[in-house]
Amino acid sequence: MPLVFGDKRFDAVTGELVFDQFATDGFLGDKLTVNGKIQPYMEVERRKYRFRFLNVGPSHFYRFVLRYDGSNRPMTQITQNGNLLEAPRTITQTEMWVAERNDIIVDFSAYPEGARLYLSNRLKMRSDGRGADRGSLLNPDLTENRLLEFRVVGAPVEDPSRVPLLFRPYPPVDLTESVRERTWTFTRRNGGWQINDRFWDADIDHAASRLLNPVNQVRRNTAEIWNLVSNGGGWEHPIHIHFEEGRMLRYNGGRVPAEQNGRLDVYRLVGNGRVRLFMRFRDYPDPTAPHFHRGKSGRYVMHCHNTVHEDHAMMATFNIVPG
Ligand SMILES: [Cu+2]
Repeated sequence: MPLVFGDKRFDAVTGELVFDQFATDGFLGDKLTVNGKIQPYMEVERRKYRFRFLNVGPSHFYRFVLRYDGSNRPMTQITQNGNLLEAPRTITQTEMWVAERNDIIVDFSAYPEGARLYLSNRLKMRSDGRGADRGSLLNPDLTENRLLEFRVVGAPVEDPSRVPLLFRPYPPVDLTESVRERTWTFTRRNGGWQINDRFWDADIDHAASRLLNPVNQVRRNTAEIWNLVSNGGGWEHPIHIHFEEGRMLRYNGGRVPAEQNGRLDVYRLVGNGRVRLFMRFRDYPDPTAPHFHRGKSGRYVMHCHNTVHEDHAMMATFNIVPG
């Protein structure tokens, strides 16, 4: 069951969706929706369900908890950013930034008929759009913080599904494969957003003529260390790198938190934060292959997935070229 989380704002008079083109910091809704409905409910049988959570933003992050009878209840996380974990993780909360995807299994067989559980949000967002307010947590039992209500119906049902104890281990990271270290800095300038001191320009940065642009060129079948660096201001950026997934080596100079240890394509960058990644570039549409348009081959983007930051130019193109 896909669960798509997005916050919306409606015009009080017309009831139409509202968006502020001139708010470059971020856009927060005053209504929380799941699969396009404001705080809906779902009837569930007394068995396991596999939910695929997706946070579509545009700027809102969440810390989800499953509430029943005044306490957090266990959930089983099996994927992060769409990739299976090495082993299922029993969790009582999970934070998700924009564009993150987690598969979460909830076993409703433990609850009686008529039970009502709530998927609630505990993460408070700063009203200025910079990111989350890390100083306090929301009360998950207030109606305003309940995103989705589960209504348990019926007698127990047969559920032959099993959660495996293990999935596949990740390939080991071999740092000697790295041929280059590269740093991407994420900054704010004149109300817009830059990567490495540049606003993205599709006509320049993504032009076919830039395919061999040596600035952001990576070689196929090599690995690199990428540092994503934020220069502060309290801004939080979910950085999404297209095409290849990476492994996080360090998070803000320290160990990678368990919650972010996985095969990732969204990396959480907090104010003054930095993440260090191991990236491998194994493939790309071959420019010599006849079934691809040569001029469009090998160009990929990375961008902030606070979609408002992205739309105000926090994006960069990198080109994968033959090794
Ligand atoms: Cu951002």
